Amino acid sequence: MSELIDQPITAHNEPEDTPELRALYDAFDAEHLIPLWKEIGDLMPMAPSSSAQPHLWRWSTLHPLAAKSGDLVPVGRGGERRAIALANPGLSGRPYATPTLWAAIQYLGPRETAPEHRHTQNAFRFVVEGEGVWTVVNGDPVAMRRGDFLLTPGWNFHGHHNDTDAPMAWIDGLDIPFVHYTDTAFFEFGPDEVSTRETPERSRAERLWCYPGLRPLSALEPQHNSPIPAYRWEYTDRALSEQLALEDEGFAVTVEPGHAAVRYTNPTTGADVMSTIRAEFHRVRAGHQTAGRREVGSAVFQVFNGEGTVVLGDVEHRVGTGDLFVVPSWVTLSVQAETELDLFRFSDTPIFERLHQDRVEVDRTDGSRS
Ligand code: 1HN
Repeated sequence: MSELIDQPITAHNEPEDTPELRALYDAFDAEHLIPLWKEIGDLMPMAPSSSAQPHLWRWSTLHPLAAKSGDLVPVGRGGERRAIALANPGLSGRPYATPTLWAAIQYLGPRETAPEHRHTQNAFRFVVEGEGVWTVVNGDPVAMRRGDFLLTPGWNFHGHHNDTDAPMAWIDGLDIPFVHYTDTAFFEFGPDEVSTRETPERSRAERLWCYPGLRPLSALEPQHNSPIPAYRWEYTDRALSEQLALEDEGFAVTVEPGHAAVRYTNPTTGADVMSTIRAEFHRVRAGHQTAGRREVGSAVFQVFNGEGTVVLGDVEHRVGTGDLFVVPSWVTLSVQAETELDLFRFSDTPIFERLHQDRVEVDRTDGSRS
């Protein structure tokens, strides 16, 4: 496959450079026309060649800058959130981690609140450290703690409040660039204050939905977004450690030897949590290296715990807890765990699966691809 992709395009029909031809091209320019024969290489690459770059942001850099923003920049109506976006160096200074995905570190100081609003963009939070903030989704307060994955699907009102004397930071993921390019964004302000300052252990939606394999008979219809507002670390951790324990007992339940993984899913359909965003959690045993893998669509990873090396295309990065990195479309990723390595991953794959544009290649141990 790659031999074919690497073949250069040879020009067959180069027209003769004459004054008439130049006049034709000037007329194209003047009339906002572009001939295909000058652009085809870029419009129809042999394989995806993203302008987004593989890039790494270190938590040890991000967190102090977010904390400094906490000192200097108030949070409130207008700016809406104290969120600092990862801007991919290949994406022309836009606040986009990938062509489709927004990723940011958000910071809320002691007793602060972030006002309510709603938008058509799908959003989630993932917590790598700390606790004490409740995100209020449609009036339902949802506690945020280390390792939790929290959903705010499109068009749900949401605000946040910090109920403690300590600041808290987390990451936000949204489909903002996708919604921007497709001109499908709507936004509405809600109350300037969060609608409740309650701080329950469990939200109402968790009390209704969070029992494995059990659904309320009042809600048997499929819903396109997951009704679960928080996927708690206790269960993610247990699911992964049990996969590895079962592997130790001789059962082939992992994605590859030494690599346990789960996908967060919508319990009403079994599909992804939201229509545009896939989220997964991966645990790689100490000393193991994952097979190189590339897929159509882009992904962002956050190291949740541990240390290792990620190989992104032909560049290696050492990574540790909290570090974030971007994997653009069709760039090969392999992960080498030095200690046991826990990785949170999100991607835009559901979009491309729906459109039947999805493709994956995994390196086999004999060096070939499948
Ligand atoms: C938003 O509503 C949140 O609710 C985070 O925490 C980041 C970035 C752009 C627009 C809205 C949040 C956002 C956002």
